[in-house]
Amino acid sequence: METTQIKIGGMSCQGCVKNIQGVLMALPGVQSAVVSLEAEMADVAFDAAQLDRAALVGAIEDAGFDAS
Ligand code: 9UX
Repeated sequence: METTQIKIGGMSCQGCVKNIQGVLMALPGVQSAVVSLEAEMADVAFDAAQLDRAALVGAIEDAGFDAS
């Protein structure tokens, strides 16, 4: 299992946090996703055999947020 931090822009409330956590957790291979509104960060644990960090970033962007 790999862990990564992703900087997220554009979140304005805890609903956004829940939405992004839901988007990430729905991806096959994501074990855990913890998103902080205050820190504008996501901590994600994932199986590198099933997806890569770019897929996580892309999913967050597809949900309408900035991610890097
Ligand atoms: Mo909050 Mo975010 O009212 O996608 S849910 S702005």
